[in-house]
Amino acid sequence: MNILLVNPPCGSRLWEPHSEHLGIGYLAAELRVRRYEVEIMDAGLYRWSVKKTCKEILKSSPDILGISVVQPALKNTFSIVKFLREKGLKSHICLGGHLPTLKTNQLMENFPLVDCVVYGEGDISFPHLVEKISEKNGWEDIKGIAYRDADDVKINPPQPLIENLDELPFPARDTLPLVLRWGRNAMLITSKGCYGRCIFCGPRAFYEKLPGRKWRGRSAENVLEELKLLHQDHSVKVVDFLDDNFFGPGEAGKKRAEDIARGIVRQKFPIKFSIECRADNIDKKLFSFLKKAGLYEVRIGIESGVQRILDRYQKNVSVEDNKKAIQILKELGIDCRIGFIPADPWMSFEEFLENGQFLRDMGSPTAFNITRLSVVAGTPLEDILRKEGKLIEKSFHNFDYLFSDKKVKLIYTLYRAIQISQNLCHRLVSKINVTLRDLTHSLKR
Ligand code: B12
Repeated sequence: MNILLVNPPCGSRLWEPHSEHLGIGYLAAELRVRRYEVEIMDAGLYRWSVKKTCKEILKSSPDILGISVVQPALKNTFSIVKFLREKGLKSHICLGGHLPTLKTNQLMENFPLVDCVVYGEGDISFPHLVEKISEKNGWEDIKGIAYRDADDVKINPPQPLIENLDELPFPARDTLPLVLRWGRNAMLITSKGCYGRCIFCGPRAFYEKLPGRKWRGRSAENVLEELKLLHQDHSVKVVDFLDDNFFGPGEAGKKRAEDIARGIVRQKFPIKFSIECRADNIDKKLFSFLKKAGLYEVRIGIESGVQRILDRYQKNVSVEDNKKAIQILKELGIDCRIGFIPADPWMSFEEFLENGQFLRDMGSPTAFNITRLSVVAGTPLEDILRKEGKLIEKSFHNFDYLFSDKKVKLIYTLYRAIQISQNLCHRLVSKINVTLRDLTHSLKR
C-alpha cells in the first residue's frame, strides 16, 4: 500500500517563503511508525505548476492520495483531481486540512470526484483510514471523516482533539534539507490552538468544530528533544515556532514557555528562535529571559490601534496592551513583527486615520501581515457579514464584502493597487531567482 501526501500549488505562493508543510510531515510520521510506504510531494514548495503536479502524481500512482487544502489552493486542487480522474487514476482520494474542515459538507457536495474528507486533526483518523482501506475492511465508520453514500453526504462524528501532544511522533522532515539549502528557517510546533476568540480567525474556527481542549502544549522536555534532533541531524541554528499562541492560558502557560527557555539555556543549544503570541502575553521579565535563551523575533496580531475595532473583532485586548507589547519588545531589542488590518467593512474614515496615527506613534513597526480584513471561509466573520447583508459570496470558499465608508474603500483600493504592482515585481524577481537557482543546480551536476 503506497500513500502519497500532496501539498498542491497555491496561486498566491510565488513570493511566499519556502517552508515545510508540518501538517503533512506529522501524517507521514504517524504512517511510517505503522510501516506504511509514504511519499511527500510538496508541489507548493517546489513551485510546480498544476500540470507538472498532475504528471508527478500519475507517475507515483499511489493507492491512497491525500491532499492538504488551504482556501486559496482549492481551485488548483479541483483542477488536479479532475485531470487525474480523466486520466483514469483509481487511487482513493482524500482531502484534509483547514478548508476541508471548515467547509466539509460543501466540499463533498461540490466535488464528487474525491472519495472522502478527513476533517480536523488527521493524526488519528487518517492512519485509521489507511489501515481500513489496506485491510479492505469498510472504512466508512471512521470518526472525523465525510463520505458519499449514493447521493447523500455523510459526516461522521468528529475525532476529538488530541489531548496529549507528546504522544505524537515528531514530524517527518523530508523537505527540510531543501528548505535549509534555500536559506529558510526550520519550523516547529510546540502547541496547537489558541484560547482567543477573534471573529476572523481560521484556526479558532477550525478548533472550535472539534471537541476537546482548544490550546494544548507539548511538554518542555518533548520540545527540547525535537530541537536537539533538529540541531544534531540538520545543523539547525534558527527555528520559527509557528504555534498560534506560544503561551497557553494563565500561569501554567507562562511556566511552560519559561521551562522551554530554561532547557535551551541549560543544554547550551546554540539556537535562535521566534514565536507568535497575543499582545497581552508580553511582559518584560519573562521576555528578557526568553531573549537570553535565543528569542530574536515575536509576531503579534496587533490588528488595530482603535479600541472600537479591537472590540468588534473580539480581540479581548486593549490599545494600551498593544502599545505596551510593542514598547517592551523595542526596549529589549527583540524584533517585533505585527499583523495589522488597515481596512474592514465597518471602518469609518476617522478610524482609518486613527489607525495610521497609531502606526506612526509606534514607529511604523515591521509587519508580517498587513492586509484588509479577509474572510476565511467558515469563521464567525462569514456569518456576521452574511447576516448584515455585507457579504459578497462568489462561491462557498471565496468572499468579498461591501464597505460602509466609500473613502476607506477608495484609499484601500489605491493601496492595494500599489501592493499588487509590488507583488508582480516580486513575482518576476522570484521567477528569475528560481530559474537561476535551477540553472546553477544543473550546472553543478
Ligand atoms: C506555517 C504556516 C504557513 C507556512 C507553511 C505552509 C503550510 N502549508 O504548512 C507558509 C508561510 C509557507 C504558509 C503559507 C500559506 N498559508 Co499558512 N499557515 C501556517 C500556520 C501558521 C501553521 C501551519 C501548521 O504547521 N500547522 C500545524 C500542523 C500540524 O497542522 P495542519 O497543517 O493544519 O495539519 C493538520 C490538519 O489540518 C490535518 N491535515 C492537514 N492536511 C491534511 C491532508 C490530509 C490528506 C489529511 C487527512 C489531513 C490533513 O492534519 C494535520 C495534522 O494534525 C497556519 C495556521 C494554523 N494554525 O494552522 C497558517 C494557515 C494554514 N495558512 C493559511 C494560508 C491562507 C496560507 C497562504 C495561502 C497565505 C498566502 N496568502 O499565500 C499560504 C498557502 C501555502 C500552502 N499551500 O500551504 C491559512 C489557511 C486558511 C484556510 N482556511 O484555508 C492558515 C490556517 C492561517 C489563517 N489565515 O487562518 N503558511
